[in-house]
Amino acid sequence: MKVEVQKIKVISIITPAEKNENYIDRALESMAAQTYTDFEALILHSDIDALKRAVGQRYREDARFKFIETPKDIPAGAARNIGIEAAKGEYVYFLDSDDYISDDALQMLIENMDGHPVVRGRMRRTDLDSSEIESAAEQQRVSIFHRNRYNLVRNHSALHFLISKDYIDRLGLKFAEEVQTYSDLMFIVPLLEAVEVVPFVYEAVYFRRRRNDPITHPSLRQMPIEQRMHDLFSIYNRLKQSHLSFEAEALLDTLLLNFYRKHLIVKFKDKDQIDVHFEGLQETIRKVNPSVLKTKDRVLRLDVRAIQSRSRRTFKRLSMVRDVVRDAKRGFTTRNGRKEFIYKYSYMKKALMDDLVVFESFQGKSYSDSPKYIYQQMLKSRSGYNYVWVMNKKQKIPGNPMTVKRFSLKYYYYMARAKYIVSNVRMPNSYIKREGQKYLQTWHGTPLKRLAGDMDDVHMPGTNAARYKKNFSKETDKWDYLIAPNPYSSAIFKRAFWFNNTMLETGYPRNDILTNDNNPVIIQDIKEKLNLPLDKKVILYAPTWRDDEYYKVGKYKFSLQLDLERLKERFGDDYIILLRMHYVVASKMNLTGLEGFAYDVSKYDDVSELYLASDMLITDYSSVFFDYANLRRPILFFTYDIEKYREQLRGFYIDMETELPGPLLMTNDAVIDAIENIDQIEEKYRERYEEFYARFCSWDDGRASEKVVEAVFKE
Ligand code: C2G
Repeated sequence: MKVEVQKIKVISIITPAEKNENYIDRALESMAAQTYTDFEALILHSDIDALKRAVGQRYREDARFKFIETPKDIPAGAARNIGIEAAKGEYVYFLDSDDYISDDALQMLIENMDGHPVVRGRMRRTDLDSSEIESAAEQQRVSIFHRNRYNLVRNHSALHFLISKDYIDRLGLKFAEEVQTYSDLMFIVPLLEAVEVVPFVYEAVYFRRRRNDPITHPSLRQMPIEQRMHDLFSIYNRLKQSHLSFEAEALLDTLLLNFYRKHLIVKFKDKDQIDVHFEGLQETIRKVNPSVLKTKDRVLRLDVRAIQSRSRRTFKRLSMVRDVVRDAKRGFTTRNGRKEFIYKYSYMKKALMDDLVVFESFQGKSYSDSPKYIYQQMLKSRSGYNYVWVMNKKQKIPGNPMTVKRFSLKYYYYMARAKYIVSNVRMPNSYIKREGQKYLQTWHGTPLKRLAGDMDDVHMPGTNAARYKKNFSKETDKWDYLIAPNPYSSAIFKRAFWFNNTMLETGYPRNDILTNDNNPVIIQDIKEKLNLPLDKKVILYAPTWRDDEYYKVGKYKFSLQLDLERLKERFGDDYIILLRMHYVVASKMNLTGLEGFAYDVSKYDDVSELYLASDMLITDYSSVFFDYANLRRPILFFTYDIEKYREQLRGFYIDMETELPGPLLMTNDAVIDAIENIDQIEEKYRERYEEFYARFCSWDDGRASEKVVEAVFKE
C-alpha cells in the first residue's frame, strides 16, 4: 500500500525570471503538468506586470503561481534568496526559467527522499527548441543510488535538488549575492558538507536548455570570462576559509584548476593579461590542496607550481616558452600547423607594408564580387599601392597582381604583412588581426535569410547556435569597415553582426556595372565570352544553398527541381537557360540532351556579368534578386520548399508573399506558365517592383566603388 502522508507536503519551486520572459513558458508548462500537484511556484522578476503580460492566462489564474517582485538588476542568487524567504513549503526546489522538468520529476523526488533532508535527480542538456519529454512511466524502472554526494554537483549548480526547508533554515543556507555566477556554490557546499548521503533519482529528469545567443543573451555559463573569473575567485576564497572535507576541497580545487586550464591559458596568450590577473590568480591558486593537485596531469602541475611560487615576470617568461612549444607541437601534427607557426612567429614579427592590399573573394574561389570592383577602381584611381589576390586556381587578372593560393605559405606571408585586407566573406580562424591592419569587409548580399546574431537555430554541420555566434562575433570584431548596400541592410548588419565600426553606406561596388555597363555592346561581349547564341533570350536560374543538405562541412548538395526537359521543349526556340549554382554547392549537373539550351555557368567568376547578359531571373531565397532588381528586369521566385526554408532553416527578414518584386512559384507548371506570360507578370508587379527598387537599390548609383576607395585608401 502507498503511504499517503507525503502527499500533503508542499514544495516551493523557486524560479528567477529576470530577462527570461521569452523562455519561461516551457518552465511554467512543465510545472503545471506535474503529477505532484501540491506546490507553490515562486516566480521572481523586477517587473511583475511585464512578466504577467508575457505568460499565459492560466498561470495568472492558478493560485499556486505566485509572482514576487524583486529589485531591478539583482543577480540570480539574490533573487533565489528572496524566494527562500518567501517559501511556505516544507521543501524547496530550484527550477530555472529557461529550463523544464519531466512531468513526474517532483513526485519521483519526494517519494524517494527516504527520510533524508535532500534528494537529487538527473540532469540532461537539450537544445533551446527541444520539446523532449522523458518520464518515469515511459522508462518503467525505478532506481535510487546513494552516490558520492559531491559527484552530483560537478556542474556546481543547486538545480534539481529537493531540499527540506527546515534544513535550509537550520544551516542558514544562502546563495552568494555579490557575484553573477558561481553563487550556487555558497549554498550547495555547506549543504553537502552537512549531510552524509544524497539519494539520486535517475528517473526524475531536469532538462537544461542550451542558450543559443551567447553574445546578446548569455546564460550564466556564457558570461564573459572576466566576470566568471572574478566570481569564481571570490567564492573559492570565501569557502576555503572554512574547514572543509577533502571531497569538498577536491570539488573546489578541480573547478579552479579546470577554469585555469580551459580559459586562462587561452587568455594568457595575450601576455598583457598576465599583468592584469597574475596577483589574484596567485593568491587563489596557492590555496589548492597539494593532495588534490597531485591527482592532476604533469603539465598542469608544473604550471600551477610556477604560479604559486614564481614572480609574475618569471611566470610570463615561462608562459611564452609554453606557447611556443604548444604551437610548435601543432606544427608537427596538423596540416596547416607548420605554416601557422611560421606565420605567427616569423611573418607577424616583420613590419606591416603600408602600400600592400590583399584581396579575396569567396575564399579565393573567384575574381569577383565587390572586392573585384574595388580593386579595379584602385587600379584606375590610386598609384603607389601593391596588390595580392587570393586565388585558388591559376588565372590572369587585370593589372597583373601577385596571386597566392589560400593557406599557402605565401598566403600567410601576405596576410601578416599587408596593411589592408579586403574580403567579402569571413576569414579563417587562424587569421590574426594585427595592430594597425585595416580590414575592409564588403559582405556579399542584402540579407533575406536571418544572419548571425539574428539566427535562432543553426542547421549547418559541425556547429550549434552558441558556438556559431561566438565565432562569428570574433570575426566581426576584426572588421574596420563594412559596406552596406541599402539602409535596410545597414540596420540589420549593425545588429546581427554586433558591428560598431565604420559602416560605409555606399551601395554595392559589385553593382556598379549594372548601372554603368548596361548597354548592348558590353552585353554582347559577355555573351561571346560565354559562347552563348546571340539570337536567343536568356533566362538565368540562380538559387541559393540549403543549410541542411550537405556532403560534409562546406560542401553542400543541390538537387535540381527545375524540369529542364520541359522548359526546353516549350521555350527552346526562343530562350536559353543559364544554370548558376551557389559557390558552396558541390553537386555536379548532368546536362546531356540539353545541349544548346542549358548552360552550366556555376564556375563563371562574376555573377554580375551574368545578370547583365540575362533577360529574366529565376531564383529562390538568394540575395541575387536584390542586386538584379537594379536592372528592372523580370524576376520569378521558384520557391518549392519555402515552408521548410522559412520555418526550419532560417526565417526571413521580409515578407516573401507581399514584398517581393515577382511571383512565388511552387511547381514547374507555374514556372512555365509565368515565363509564357512574362509580359502580364511585369505589368502586374510593376508597382511593387518600384517600391522594392526604392527600398533596396536606391544607393546603387554606379559610384559605390569610387566612394569606398575614397573612404578607405588614401591618395
Ligand atoms: N551567388 C551566386 N550564384 C548563386 C547564388 C549566389 O553567384 N546561385 C552569389 C551572389 O553574389 C550572392 C552571393 O553569392 O549575392 C550570396 O549568396 P546568397 O544566395 O544570398 O547566400 P549566402 O552566401 O548565404 O549569403 O547577407 C547575405 C547573406 O548572408 C546571404
